[in-house]
Amino acid sequence: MTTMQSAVLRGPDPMQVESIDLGAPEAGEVLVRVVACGVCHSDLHSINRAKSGPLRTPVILGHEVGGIVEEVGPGVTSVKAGDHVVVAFRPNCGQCYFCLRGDLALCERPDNPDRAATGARPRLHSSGEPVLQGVGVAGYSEYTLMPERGVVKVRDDAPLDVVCLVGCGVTTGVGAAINTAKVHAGSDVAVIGLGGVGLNIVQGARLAGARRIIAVDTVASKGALAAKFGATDFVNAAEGDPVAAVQKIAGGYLDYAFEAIGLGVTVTQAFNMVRRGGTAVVVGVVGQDVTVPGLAFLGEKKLIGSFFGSARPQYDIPRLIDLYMDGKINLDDLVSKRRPLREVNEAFADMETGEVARSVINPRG
Ligand code: PAD
Ligand code: ZN
Repeated sequence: MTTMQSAVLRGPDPMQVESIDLGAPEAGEVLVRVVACGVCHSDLHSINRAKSGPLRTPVILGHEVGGIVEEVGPGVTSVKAGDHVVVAFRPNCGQCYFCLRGDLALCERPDNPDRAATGARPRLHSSGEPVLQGVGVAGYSEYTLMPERGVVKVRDDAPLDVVCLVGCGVTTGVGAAINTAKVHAGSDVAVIGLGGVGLNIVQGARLAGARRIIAVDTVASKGALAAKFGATDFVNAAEGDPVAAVQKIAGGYLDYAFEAIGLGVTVTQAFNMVRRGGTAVVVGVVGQDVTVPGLAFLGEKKLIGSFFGSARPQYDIPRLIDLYMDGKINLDDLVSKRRPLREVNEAFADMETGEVARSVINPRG
């Protein structure tokens, strides 16, 4: 049994740092010492769901983890104590219809360690009370316990407090452009929403050889930031209709438009930005119905979703880290702020201003 400090969400109130008990790794499990955990908007969705009621608590959020293997349970062969790892928040089973088909992000039976929710025995406790692992991870903690398929061994020379972001935002964003949409060289692209996810869609489109990459946000400072990731143009959506502004820059419609916020209205904008035969890709988590003009489907417009960048984590995560280490993708400018665990609520307040790309939490800071 390990006792660790974790930021616990218990309902509508801010998270509080508490002592949490964690069992030793069992068969197929890996105990990871968390070095750094990024702050992703999906956790803000969870916080907002806790405020309005439907989220099960107590829960420890945080799913963008870089860490070092502390101990492995019986039968674990792909990692050993001391290995550097990035957590893949949705471990795939490797056996279901979708895994066999190669669509690992769609796995029907993710071996999710959110055990109290799935009916299995919970692994984290607070004075005997079960505590959930949010999005299956619990990264705002000194340690996390993952199934083997939920950790990916990474090279030792990559800084864990940067490449932790590959655990969600980078893989989601670059993967949405390259794996899901398969952006083709020379195409014209828009990205709506320039947080940790949207900026990575921008650099994914750049890697794919897009001609124009028009970055759209309501926060003016995101224009200069997006340029560092390969955006060719910026539209401030607070200053007027972004669809008309994007079309003016592009001299017409686009081949691809990505929504990376999670709002119905911006999904509609993305759909209206693309030309006949073009593709609008929804990456944001949209908790509402979406309206698009039905006749546009006669022009063979496509409206598609993207989950975790359609990634195969064991393949994509090390490859993205190599691209970073070779200077081919930019991760350093994603880290806007570093904060200790006790400031995790302030990191979410920063996110709500739209000014930061990513904050990174150091659980021992
Ligand atoms: P973030 O909060 O860091 O960034 C959102 C950005 O959108 C900010 O820059 C805002 O200023 C901007 N914005 C807000 N409203 C508007 C608007 N009306 N028009 C233009 N820009 C606006 O979020 P993030 O990058 O961490 O996450 C973005 C979404 O992606 C969010 O819904 C998150 O839950 C989702 C996500 N999806 C997956 C997936 O697998 N599909 C994975 C990870 C995150
Ligand atoms: Zn995330």
